Amino acid sequence: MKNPLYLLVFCALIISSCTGQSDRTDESALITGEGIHIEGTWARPATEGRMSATYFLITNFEDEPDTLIGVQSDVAQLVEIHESYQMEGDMMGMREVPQLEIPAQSTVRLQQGGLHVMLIQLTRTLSDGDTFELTLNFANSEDITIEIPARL
Ligand SMILES: [Cu+2]
Repeated sequence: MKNPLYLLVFCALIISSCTGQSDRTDESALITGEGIHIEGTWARPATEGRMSATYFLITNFEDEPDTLIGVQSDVAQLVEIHESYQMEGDMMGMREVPQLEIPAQSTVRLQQGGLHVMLIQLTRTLSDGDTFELTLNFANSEDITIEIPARL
């Protein structure tokens, strides 16, 4: 895990392994309201010590932009906001995004092959049906803690 190249290749493998799968984030769960709402959460099952990623929609109902400035969970040693990008050729890579702006009256989608929260070195195995908590920190809004199901 200390070798950045290993991490990059592993990330690329995770992304390429799901190419062609449909996006499973459920947008129909969106509701109108105020503040920040998180919907359609799910994470990929994985065994302890390995990596996983989690996906959801962040909607900002306010008239001002907000910024996701941190993510925390005890389910992994390291929890990072990542984005996927095209490397040379057909390879996809991913890299950390220090923070993520959520424009006013907008939804930002975290999804396979795009933005995601990377769970590096899981502290326990996530099987289909297991859940864990993730806390999101925003620049202008209160912290939000969500329960995320792992599912295939
Ligand atoms: Cu990643």
